[in-house]
Order: sequence, then C-alpha cells, then structure tokens
Amino acid sequence: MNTAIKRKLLEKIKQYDKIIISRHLRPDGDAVGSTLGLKGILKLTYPEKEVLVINGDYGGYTAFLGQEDAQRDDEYYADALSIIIDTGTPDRISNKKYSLAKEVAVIDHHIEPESFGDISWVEPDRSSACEMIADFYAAFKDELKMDADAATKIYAGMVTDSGRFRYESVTGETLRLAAMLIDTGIDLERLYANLYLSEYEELKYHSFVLNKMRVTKNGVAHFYISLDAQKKFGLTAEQACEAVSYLGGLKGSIIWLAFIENADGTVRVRLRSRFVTVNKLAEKYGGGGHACASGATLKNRYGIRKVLADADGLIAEYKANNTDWM
Ligand SMILES: [Mn+2]
Repeated sequence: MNTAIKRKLLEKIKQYDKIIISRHLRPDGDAVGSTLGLKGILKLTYPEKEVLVINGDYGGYTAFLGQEDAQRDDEYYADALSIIIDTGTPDRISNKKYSLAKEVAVIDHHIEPESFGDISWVEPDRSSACEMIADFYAAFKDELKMDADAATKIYAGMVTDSGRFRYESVTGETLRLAAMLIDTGIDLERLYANLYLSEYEELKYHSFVLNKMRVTKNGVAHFYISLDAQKKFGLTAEQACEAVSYLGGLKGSIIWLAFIENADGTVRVRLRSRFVTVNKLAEKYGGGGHACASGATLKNRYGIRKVLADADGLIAEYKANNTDWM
C-alpha cells in the first residue's frame, strides 16, 4: 500500500546527509518509538549520514527507550531533511526549528492531518506511526537494515498505541509486522517489565481513581481529578490523565472519560470508547483525535455535565440500535 510515496520518501532520505527526526509534544510510546526506531534503521543502513532525533521535551515512561539528541544551531538545518512522525498538526511538533530544514517529510496516522511538508505519507487506518515505520522497513528490507534494538523501539510504540494489540485499528497486517519485529530477537519480558510494571504510588492512585469512579444512567464511566489530588499523588496533569485507562474494564460501559483539572481552571478531558466513536464528541468541545481515543479541553468545570450528557446520549442511541453490545 502507498508504495509510490514510500519510495519517494526513501529516495529523499538517500539524497540527504543530514536527517533530523521530530515528533509531537508530550511524547507517548508511539512518538518516541517511531522516531528513535527510524533513527536506528537509518544509522544502521547509512552509517555515514548524520541522523538525529531532536525535540523540545522528553521524559515519562518512554525514557527507557533511549536518549534523544541535543538541539542544534539554526544553520545546521539549512541542508537537512526534517522528518516529522506521529503528528499531522504543525502546532504540536516538539521541535520548533523543524521548518528551518531544506525539506520536510511527514509520516502520520492521525485523522484529518493539516497539510504541510514537502512529502506527506498519511494512513489514518494504521494502528500506530510505529506500524508505518515497520511497514516502511518491510517494504525496503532488501535495502534497509534493522537490529533488535531498533525493532524494540518500534514494537514498543506498536504495543502501546494499540492498547496491547486490542484496539479496533489492529489488523492482520499489524500483527504480521509485529511478528517481523519480534523475529529480530526483542526481549519481550524485559520490554513489558519496562512498560507495564507500576510504582507503589501508581497502584495507590489506581485504587483512588476506582474509588472516585461514577457511572451515568446509560453507562458512561468517569472520574474527576482535582489539582489537590494531583498534588497529593505527585502527578502532572498528563500523568493524571493516563488513569482514563483504569476505567476501560467496566462491563456495560462503552464510553469512559477522565476529567483532569488544569492549573488555569480549564479541565482536560480524555475520551475512550469501544463500539462507538468519540472523536466527533471531542470535536464538539474543540478537541479531536482517534475514533475511540480522543481528547479536548473544557473552559471550566461547568462543561463536564454537558460532556457527560452527550456521552450518555451516545450510549443510549447505541443501546437502542444494538442488542448484542455486551
Ligand atoms: Mn501515535
């Protein structure tokens, strides 16, 4: 699929001696895995090229995947190719200098990306940007090189962005590409230990969230985390948001939401679902994202009730038209 654009991208990569790879702000496993993974492939294949991953923020649970590179002077960019992965929104790019590059290439799997860049390879049906990097490698495996280290980074993004290969976006192709990566010798036990074991305080927070969970009439599971609670558990708003996944296992609930108070009084909302889509709902409140995983920011707490009513209405509608949803 999309062989022509992938070939064009490979030719671009070959043309340049300097390649600067960047991703979105507030990185997740997919953003970090795809950028570091592609760097790994390009460094192995073209040891003479300078390949850097440059961004303005870093950290979090993905830090074990490895270091990124230090920012360079503006002049450094003049003869470089910039590759942006896992975002179709220029405002969300973590490296503010990316556009100083001679040319910009975009690799992304988000819905309705803004059109930017000289080359843009976008597949909204892909489960992750890492799946696209794996596919890129697979398409040119006679020319490109990959080792277990690069494969581990790419696999890490695939397994996290797909909810451990459980989201609707996962296809047979996703698993075939994941299998190809595992065959390089990934240490899965070590990787999963890094990705999925919790600190004591995290498990305490987990139980706190489950205690705070409420469910609407038709089954929207939700919770609200105040700034005080974030302080108590030593969490950033971003970390607090991740708790939305704790609500994903409730039988009878097909939409689950996290409301997180921001320091400026706005409220961040994370929307997750199965069987129904929530991105339109997120868009109604100025946000967006994937069909079953979206986000938005509400001006204040009063918006929460409206979002809950809308989400509850979505489930009511689904129940009215489906009997086999459990
Ligand atoms: Mn992604």
